[in-house]
Amino acid sequence: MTSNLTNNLIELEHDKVLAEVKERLSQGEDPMKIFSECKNGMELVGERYKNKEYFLAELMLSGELFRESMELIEPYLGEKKTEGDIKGKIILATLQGDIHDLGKNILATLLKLEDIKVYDLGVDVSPDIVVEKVKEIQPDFLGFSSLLTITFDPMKKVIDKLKEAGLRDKLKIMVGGGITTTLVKDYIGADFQTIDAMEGVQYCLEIIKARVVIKARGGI
Ligand code: B12
Repeated sequence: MTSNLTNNLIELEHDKVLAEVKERLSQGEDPMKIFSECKNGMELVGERYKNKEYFLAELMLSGELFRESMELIEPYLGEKKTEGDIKGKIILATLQGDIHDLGKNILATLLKLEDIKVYDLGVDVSPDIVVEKVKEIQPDFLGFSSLLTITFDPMKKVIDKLKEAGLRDKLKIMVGGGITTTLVKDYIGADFQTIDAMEGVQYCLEIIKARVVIKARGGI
């Protein structure tokens, strides 16, 4: 059963979607629940596109509507922790050929709320740039957002190049985005895969916590 909000998003009912989001936020409803209903709508828009009921114009309209909804939701997601208390660093990128960025941007927001410093390289990024940035920034994590299958090989190329440079084991690599699976993770050689930004944040926090414990015991 899809919710009213999800249905209105699928039908691209711009004003109804934004009015309901505003209304439910003002009533104190969990912003992640509202977000999740919007995200379901996007998956169903994707289905309609695949079934040739929708075309590129509808994909674009849905993307814009989702972005506007996220602008309303984001201020309700939480308080940013104190500046200067950075728990870790992450590089995010959507690779070569792919310009989808809605999911990546949400992940970036949620990571920042947990005091993880985000270096967002944007979309359509070449593998060489990612490798250069890893060398320069030396992050704890690298996150790929992937919505097109054509990014699988560029992601694998980054990881292979990091291996060649002896940098692969110095960071944890995550991959996410609606079309990814654990098979994609294994193919490219990443450590973790999810289609839920919150799970990605939890993964980072668990790794950071484990490192603190190891350090306290005299390791690394
Ligand atoms: C909106 C949309 C667009 C918009 C994107 C707007 C934007 N600024 O991003 C526009 C109109 C630009 C677009 C264009 C195209 N699109 Co499009 N698009 C979609 C759609 C409907 C929704 C994607 C979305 O934003 N979902 C909402 C977000 C929040 O979900 P998400 O990205 O999965 O992110 C969540 C998690 O996955 C996670 N996450 C995301 N990244 C990461 C990374 C890490 C590290 C972690 C931990 C978590 C994480 O966090 C988010 C929150 O939980 C999907 C359908 C679908 N099922 O996904 C098709 C879809 C992705 N598009 C598709 C296609 C084919 C195209 C086009 C090629 C169409 C065309 N003929 O031109 C172009 C490609 C343009 C390009 N070169 O990139 C196909 C891809 C098929 C494939 N297997 O490769 C899909 C699947 C539709 C379909 N069913 O056919 N698209």
